[in-house]
This record gives sequence, C-alpha cells and structure tokens, in this order.
Amino acid sequence: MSDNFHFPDTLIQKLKTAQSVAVLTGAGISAESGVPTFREAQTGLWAKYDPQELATPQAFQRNPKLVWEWYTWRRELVNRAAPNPGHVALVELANLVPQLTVITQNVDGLHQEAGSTNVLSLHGNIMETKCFTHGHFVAQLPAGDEVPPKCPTCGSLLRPNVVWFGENLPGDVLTTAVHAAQSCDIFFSVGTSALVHPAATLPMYALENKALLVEINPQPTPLTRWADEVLSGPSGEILPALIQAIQAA
Ligand code: BJW
Repeated sequence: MSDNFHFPDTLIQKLKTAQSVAVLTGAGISAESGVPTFREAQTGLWAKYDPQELATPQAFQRNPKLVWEWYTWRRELVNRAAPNPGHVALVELANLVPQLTVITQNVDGLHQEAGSTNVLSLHGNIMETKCFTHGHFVAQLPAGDEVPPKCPTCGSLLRPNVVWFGENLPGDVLTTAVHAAQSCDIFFSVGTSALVHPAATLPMYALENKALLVEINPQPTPLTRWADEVLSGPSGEILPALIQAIQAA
C-alpha cells in the first residue's frame, strides 16, 4: 500500500528518531468506519441537523426528548461501527515510538476499541451517561420508558457524556493534552476540520515548541497553511502506508 504514497525522507527519519509523538484526531478518522462527520457539505451531521438544537445545554433544556433520541440514534450508528485501518495504524505507531499520545475529539471510542491505550478523549464518550444537574455517572440505565430517563441518585434528567458547545472540556484531560502538544517532536492532525476550540489550538502549542506539524486530510483546513507536511487523502489509507514506510526504512 505504501507504493501509492510517497512520504518525504525527512518525515520518516524524524519519526524514527522522535521521542514523543502526539496525534489529534477528528471525525474524519472514523469516516471510513461509517461514522458520519459533522461539517462535510453533503454527508456531515450539521448539514442535516442544527447543532444549536441538538448539541448545546440550552437545546437539552428546551427539548430533552429530542436531544436524547438523536443521541440514541447516534449511539446505534457507533455500535455498528468497527475500527478501520487508520485506527489500527495508530496502535502500531505506539509500538514504533517511545511515547505516543492520541488526543481525540471523537466520542465513538474506536481508538480504544482498536487497542490504543494512551487516549485523551476531549469531548467525552457517547456510550456513557451522566445526569444533567450533578454529572453523576450512571452505568446502567434505569428500567422504564421515560425519555430521557432520570438519575437514580438525584432524579435529574440523564444525558450523554459528551461536551456540547459552550461547555468546558474535562479540565484534567485538556491539561494533559496541552502538555502532550507542548512536549512532542511531531504533531499529527488527522481527519479534523480544525475549527472547534480549544482542540484546534493544540497544534499551535506544538508549533510554539518547534514540533513538526503533519496534517492528514483529503481537504484543506485552516491548519493546512501552518503544516510542515500535508498528506492529502483518507487516513485509513495514509496511516497504514506511513507505518509500512517507517518499518521499511
Ligand atoms: C477525513 C476523511 C478521511 C473526511 N480521512 N479525514 C475560540 C474561538 C472561537 C470559538 C470558540 C473559541 N473557544 C471556544 C469557542 C466556542 C466553541 C467553538 O469552538 N466554536 C467554533 C465552532 C467556532 N467551543 C466550545 O464551545 C467548546 N467549549 C469551550 O471552549 O468551553 C469554554 C468556552 C465556551 C464558550 C465560549 C468560549 C469558551 C466545546 C466544543 C464542543 C464540541 N462538541 C462537538 C459535539 C460532541 C458531541 C457529539 O458528538 O454530538 O464535538 S461539535 C463537533 O465538532 C464534535 C467534534 O468533536 C468537533 C470537531 O469536529 P471534527 O472532528 O473536526 O469533524 P468535522 O466534521 O468538522 O471535520 C471532519 C474532517 O474530516 C474534515 O476536514 C474532512 O475533510 C475530514 N475527512 N473523511 C481523513 N477518510
């Protein structure tokens, strides 16, 4: 497969000597697993659904049933999805460099399912449930047909454990991600439109530290002009080819 891609020798050599690599992933890495992205013109979720009506705390307060049912549908999509060769390549990359941190904006858990261990989930996990008022985690949904169900501890409405617009990211996870970006030799931005903050700021921390910035995406993004290397194409093909090229060098 690496025959289809040419990787600059400087990138391969830098990868072979890097002490620390950070990889920021977005919805694009799961696209080849059948999980829809957000902002692509025809197929993205935000082309069909209004994020202000579904992915804010205010939307949940206005219409909790609509939001709960939309996430139920999304959970079913994720349940049917399996990791693709892009996720698997990142598991292999962890064996080729001393330190690899996967920082994901994705809520689908596919990096962990593929076998990645050092994963920072910036935007939560769609399979987890917590209550709206206190954030009590609920391992098993209460029996009954209330939609959304209520928290067995405090009685407030249950919601998915994801980060909506206007909500803070989990502080400890973000702090660790910033540190990984500031201390890496190579920073990859894979399958993200690089529009949503604070995730989109992480590559800038890496650049400040003089890391090599590599973008993998079939489309240009606002980050493209800052990237040292732009690998244009699907991550499910480019990442496995990159692993092959490192192993062959
Ligand atoms: C492929 C591919 C293939 C396709 N291979 N690639 C600073 C400036 C401006 C605004 C803000 C700012 N700081 C904070 C904000 C506000 C806001 C924000 O960023 N807004 C911008 C949109 C303008 N951020 C927040 O509210 C965040 N909270 C926060 O900062 O709190 C403090 C605060 C609040 C308010 C004001 C100021 C400070 C929270 C952000 C939460 C984002 N939540 C979501 C939903 C999660 C739950 C769910 O899944 O429902 O997270 S929105 C959605 O976007 C989701 C994603 O994780 C996130 C990023 O999307 P991603 O992954 O990049 O997907 P796409 O679809 O955009 O791109 C896919 C890419 O893949 C494309 O480029 C394709 O080309 C590519 N691709 N096939 C490789 N095969």
